[in-house]
Amino acid sequence: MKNKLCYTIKLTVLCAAFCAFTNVVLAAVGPKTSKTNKMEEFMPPVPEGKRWKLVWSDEFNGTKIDETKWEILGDWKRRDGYWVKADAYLDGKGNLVLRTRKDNSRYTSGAVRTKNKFEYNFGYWVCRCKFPKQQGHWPAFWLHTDSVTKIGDEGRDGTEIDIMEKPWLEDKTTHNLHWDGYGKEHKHAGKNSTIPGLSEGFHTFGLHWKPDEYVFYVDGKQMWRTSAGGVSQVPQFIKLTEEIGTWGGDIKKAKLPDYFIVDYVRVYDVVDKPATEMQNDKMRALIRKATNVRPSPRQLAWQQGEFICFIHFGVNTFTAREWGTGKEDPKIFNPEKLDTGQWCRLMKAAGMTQAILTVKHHDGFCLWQTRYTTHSVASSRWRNGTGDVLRDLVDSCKKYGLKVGVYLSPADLYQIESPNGLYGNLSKYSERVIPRPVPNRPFRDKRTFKYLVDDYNEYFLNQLFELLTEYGPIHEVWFDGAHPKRKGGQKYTYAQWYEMIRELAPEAVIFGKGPDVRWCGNEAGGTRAAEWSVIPISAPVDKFHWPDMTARDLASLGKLQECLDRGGYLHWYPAETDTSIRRGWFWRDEKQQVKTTEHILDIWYRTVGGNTVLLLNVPPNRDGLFAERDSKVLVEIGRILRETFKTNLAEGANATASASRGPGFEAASALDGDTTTCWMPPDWITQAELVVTLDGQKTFNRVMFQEQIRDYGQRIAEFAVDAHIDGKWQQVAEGQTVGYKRICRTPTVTADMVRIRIVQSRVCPTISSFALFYAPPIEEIIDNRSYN
Ligand code: FUL
Repeated sequence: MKNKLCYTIKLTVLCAAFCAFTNVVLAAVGPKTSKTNKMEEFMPPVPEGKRWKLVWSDEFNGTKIDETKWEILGDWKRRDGYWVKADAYLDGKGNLVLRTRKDNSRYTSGAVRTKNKFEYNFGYWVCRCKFPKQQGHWPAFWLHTDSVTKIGDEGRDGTEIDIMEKPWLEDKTTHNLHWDGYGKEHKHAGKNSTIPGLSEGFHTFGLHWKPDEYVFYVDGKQMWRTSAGGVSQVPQFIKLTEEIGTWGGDIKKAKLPDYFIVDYVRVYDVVDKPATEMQNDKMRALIRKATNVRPSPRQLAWQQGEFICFIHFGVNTFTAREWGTGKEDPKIFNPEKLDTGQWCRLMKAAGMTQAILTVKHHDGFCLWQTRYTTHSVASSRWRNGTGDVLRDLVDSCKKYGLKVGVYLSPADLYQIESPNGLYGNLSKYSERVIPRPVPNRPFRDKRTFKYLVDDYNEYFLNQLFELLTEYGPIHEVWFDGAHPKRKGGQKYTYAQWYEMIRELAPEAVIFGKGPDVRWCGNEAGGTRAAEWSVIPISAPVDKFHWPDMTARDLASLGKLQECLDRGGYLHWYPAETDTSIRRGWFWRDEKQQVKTTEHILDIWYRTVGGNTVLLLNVPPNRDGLFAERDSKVLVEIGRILRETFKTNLAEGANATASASRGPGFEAASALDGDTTTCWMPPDWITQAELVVTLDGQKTFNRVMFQEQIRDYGQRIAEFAVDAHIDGKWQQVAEGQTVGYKRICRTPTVTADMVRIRIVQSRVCPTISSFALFYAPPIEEIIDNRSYN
C-alpha cells in the first residue's frame, strides 16, 4: 500500500507525555467481551528465560474511540474514495468498526492510526478482526513511519509493514513490505496466503518483528518469514484502514454499507521472566553478580549532574556546515561579541550543571591557545589572535558554579588534509615525552609521561595535557567515534589517553569511546524502557574497545548471561543522551529549526527521569552568543522545571512497606531526604510494595523515585505506581527500570496514598527517595515540523 498523503501532525503535549515512548498507561481497562476471553491467545516462541509482556493495546471497549491512543483520519480524499471520521467508531460491544458506505455521489470509509501516540519497534503486533463482504474496498492492518521515504540504508530506517491486507473476497490475504520511498527507488517484497475459512468470523493477524527478521502469522500459523529490506530498526505507528480502490474490485457493484470489524489490537515485547520464576542457583549467582556492579565516585557525581549543556562552536558556525573540511581559513572565526557569561547565565537559568565545549571538532580547528598547531584561534581575526574560547568558558563557569568538559575530536581533517599533517602520516612509533616542550611556552604543571606513540597520538596527548592541566578541573572528556575520512590506517592509542586522563583529571568521566559513560544510542533524545547501567562487555575494561551500543536490549539478564558464558564481564556503564536544541549541531542561521520548550521538556523527562544524563546542545551563533530563540527556550524550561519541582507533595507523609530487612532499611528511609539511606526488603523478596500515606489529599502528576545505586547497584526491573483515589487504588503509571532516577508523568490525580509496587527486581529492590510534584499544564501546541 502506498501512502503519499502528507498530514499535519497534531502533537498534543499532554497526550504525548502520557503515551508516546513513556511507560505510563492508565489502568482503567474495561471488561473484555466474552468472544475475546474464550480465545486462547497465540504467542510466538521466545528464548528461554523470556516472556511476552503487553506494552500497548486497545480492546475497543466503551462507546467512543480513545483519542489518547488513536488519531481518527479524515475528512479527505483517499484513493478512489474519501476517509471520513464518521466512518470510524466503536459499536459498544467491544469492537472498532471501519465502515465503507456511499454518501451521495462519493464513497467513504474509516481509518485510524497511532502516530505520535504510540510508536514502537520490535515485538509481537496482533489484531483480531472480521472482514467486510463486498468488493471495491479492502481492509488493512499495517505499521508505518514517515521515514519510509528515506532513501538509502534500505528499509532499516523505516519500512511500511502491511501485516494484513485483503483485497479479495475469497479466503486469501497478503503481507507486504515497502521501503526506500514511493518513487523511483521504491522497493517491495510480499507474500500471499490462502487460508480456508478466512472470510468468515474473526481471525488474528500477527507480526513478530525482531531486529533481524519479520515473521507473519495468521491465527497463530506462520505464513512468511523474511528480512527483506534489512528489517526496520525504528519505532513505527499502527494503522487500521479501509481502502477504496479497484484493487479490491468494483465499488459500484458493492452493497453498502459494509463493515470491517476489529476486536482488538495488542502489542507485546519480550522481557525477562521474573527472577522468582528462575530460582535456580545459576540465575541467583548471575543476579548477585549484576547487583554487585556499582558506579565509581566519578560516575555517580556525573549522574547527579543530570542536565549538561553541549556547545558546538567553531569554524562550522561560520560556514554553515555540520562537518568541516579541514581546509577552512582560520580567519573566518570571528565571534566579535563572544560572551561566555551569557552562555553560563542561560545554562544556570535552564538548570544545567556543566558545559561541554567542542574545543576541536572533526575539522581540526582548535578553540584554545594550543602550542601544537597554528590552526586555532591564534590564527583567527578574533581578538587579533589572542582570544581563547575555552579560557573564557572556564572562567565564566567558575563564576557561575558550573563544571566543564571538553569534546576533543579524535578525527582531525586539518591534520589529514595539510601537506605536513600528522594524521595517518605513517610515522614510526617511538618513545616520546608528553608534553613535548615548546620554546617560550613553559608548563606550570611539571608532570611528564613517556609513551610509545606515532606523530598523531603524540599530538593528541600533547593537546590533552594542555587541556587537562591548564583549564582544569575538567569533569568530562568526550570522545566521538565519527570518522569523516580516514588516512594511513591511523590508530588511536586509547589506553594511553585514558591513563593520562586518570592521572591529570581524576574526576573526569570519559564518554563514548571510553570506559565511564555510554552514548545512549540515538541523537533524538530517546531512552529505553529498560535503561540498565550494568552492561555486559566482551573483554576486561582495559582491553575493551567501547563500540556504539544501540540495541534496544543491552543488558537484560539473558544478555548478561550470554556474555558471561562467552567469557565476558559486567561493567557499570550508564547512558548519556545527547541531542541538539537546533536541527543540526552547529548554529547555521535563524531559519534553522529550534525545538520547542514542550519538546525539550519531553526529552528532559525521558532522559533525566529515565536513568540517563541529558546533554542538550546549544550552539552559539556567529556573534558568539546563544541566539534569542534558543535562549527563550532555556529560560522557559528552567522556569517550568523550577515551578514543578519546588514543592514536594510527599512532604510530611508516612511510609510503610510489605517487607523490610530491619533497622535502617524501613520504609521511612525512602522519605528522609537522604539518598544514601533506603527502604530495602530482605534478599530474594523480589516483589514488594512501598505505601506512602500523604499528609491529606494531594493533587499531583509527577511521581519521582530513586534507587540507592551507590551501595546496592541497580535492581528494579518492573514497577507500577498506584494512587488511592476516592477510597480505591488505581494504577497511574508503570515502567521497567528506575536506577538513579525515574520520574513518571501521570494524569493529574488527587489521592491520599500512593503505592509503588515492585513487580520484578534483582535480589530485592531499594528506594532511596520518593517525591510527588504537580506540573502546571502546558498549552496544547500544534507542531507540524519534523524533528532531527
Ligand atoms: C557526532 C559528530 O559527528 C557530530 O558532528 C556531533 O559532534 C555529534 C555530537 O557527534 O558523532
